[in-house]
Amino acid sequence: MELSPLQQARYAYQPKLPAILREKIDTIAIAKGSETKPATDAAAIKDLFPHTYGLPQVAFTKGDGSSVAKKINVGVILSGGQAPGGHNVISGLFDALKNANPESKLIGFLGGPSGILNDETREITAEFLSGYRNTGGFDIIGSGRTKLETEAQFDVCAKVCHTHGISALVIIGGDDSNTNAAVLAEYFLKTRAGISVVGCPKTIDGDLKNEFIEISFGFDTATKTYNELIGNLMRDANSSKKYWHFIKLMGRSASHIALECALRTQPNACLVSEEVEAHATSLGEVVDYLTDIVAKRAEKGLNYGIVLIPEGLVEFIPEVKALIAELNTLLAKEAAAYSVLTSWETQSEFVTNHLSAPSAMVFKDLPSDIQKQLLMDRDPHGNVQVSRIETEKMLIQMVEKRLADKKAAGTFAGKFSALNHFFGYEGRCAFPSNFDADYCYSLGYNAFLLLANGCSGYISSVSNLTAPATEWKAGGIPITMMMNMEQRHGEMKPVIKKALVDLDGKPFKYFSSKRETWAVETSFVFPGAIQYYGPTEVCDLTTRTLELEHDR
Ligand code: FBP
Repeated sequence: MELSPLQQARYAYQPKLPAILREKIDTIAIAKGSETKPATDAAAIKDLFPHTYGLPQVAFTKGDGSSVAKKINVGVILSGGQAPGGHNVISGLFDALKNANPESKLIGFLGGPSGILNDETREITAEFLSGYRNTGGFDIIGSGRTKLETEAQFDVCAKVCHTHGISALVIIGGDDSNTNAAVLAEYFLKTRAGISVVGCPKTIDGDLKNEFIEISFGFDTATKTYNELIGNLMRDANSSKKYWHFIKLMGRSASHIALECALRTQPNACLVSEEVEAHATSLGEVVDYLTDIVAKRAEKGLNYGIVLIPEGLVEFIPEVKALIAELNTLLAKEAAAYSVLTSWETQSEFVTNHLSAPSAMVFKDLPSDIQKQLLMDRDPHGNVQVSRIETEKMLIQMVEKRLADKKAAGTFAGKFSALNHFFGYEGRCAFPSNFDADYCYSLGYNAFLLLANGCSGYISSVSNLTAPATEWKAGGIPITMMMNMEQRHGEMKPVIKKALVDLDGKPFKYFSSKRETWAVETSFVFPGAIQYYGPTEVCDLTTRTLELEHDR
């Protein structure tokens, strides 16, 4: 395979580790804190996790770490959507494992969690890994969205691990995968399977974070990638002064990506789904808000601009949310009757006849493309695949209609020519930024130390992330401590709480204090491409979200 010059250069990049992890590996000791408990639902969680409830938070310090030298085989799984840095988690894990004992082995399960169920493996050797260090993607072993959640699956996992002599497992995934890692760890302890499980926080969406996990990996690189593209569109709009760009940004539920991009690029508008939900803003009101900004800029002769739209928006608009919930139930319950309908006319008639009157009305008012997208296949959990709903196009059409009405009424004299974009997959496999390259390598290195010290049911934690890497702190957080009970498919389940945008948090507050100015003035900022080599203040820069959260 031909290599790009950057790819070759990145193979040679040596990720930065926190100072403690740079020590000789058998001189790194584990320090245990006091017992922990979740912030809410402690009794229910204690009941469900008798072996892993109350575990201490751990940190690494200088001391005797000679026990890490034991030969072990570690398995690794990549779970869910790609996020830049996954290859570096594996690199860090591999390097720590081989530093501790060159005879230890790292075994990758292929294609995500299904790889362990189907016993599809590949040993990760130094030579094989050398083609993946500091590169984006999950292609080293592949990923998938199969869930490991039933006891029958856990028994298969144990059997497969035993076949390969694996006594420790690293699951790299988002909130759901780490929740399942905790359930698996508990099950392995209960059944004395002899396999420890540690998770690593991954997702570009940035919604696996809390007071212990500062950010999931991949968010940094993905947002920087989108920011480059948004900045380029801003320059283009500023040059030709003739287009509005409506840009949908990934983030299945949370709007962290859109908010971070807004903080770095200062667009004319950025919708935040969590705010829309909190204020019960209707679709009509969202359209009015955007129309108003377009009209105000037009009054100043500015017939161009940039609008950012979070991917999950439609599910946060109350009437659309209700419609989607009804459609999910309807399409699941009436799957057989619906599947025989072949024309769009019969399908849409069937749907409107089965919906409640208010939802039928909302459905009828939507552009037909959006109606069709709302009826597309559900994901494995029966949810709408929001990345396939063209909210950006829908909003353009609706704003266009409002402006045409205003024009007819003589209250709008400007021009509105809009282009739509969706930035999502473009950012998930980018070469990890230096931040993500360093963070992920540290997470992987740290995950090995947790496992080698007998920790199970923990998530690898590297914190103090706005300081230089050398000052980062390394340790582990018991997953049960980050859990609460939530209703899932009609049942109360223990889950890691998904972190949505906090409307009282500093990033949102800063944005809301600036957005009125950004709406009408042209305040664009052009972040440019991710820089891998050059001055530290450019290359090691982290996200504005993290800076604001850390008061920097
Ligand atoms: P994860 O939560 O698994 O990291 O994936 C997040 C995400 O990138 C979302 O932003 C997006 O909605 C979704 O994946 C798309 O999923 P798919 O890759 O299955 O199309």
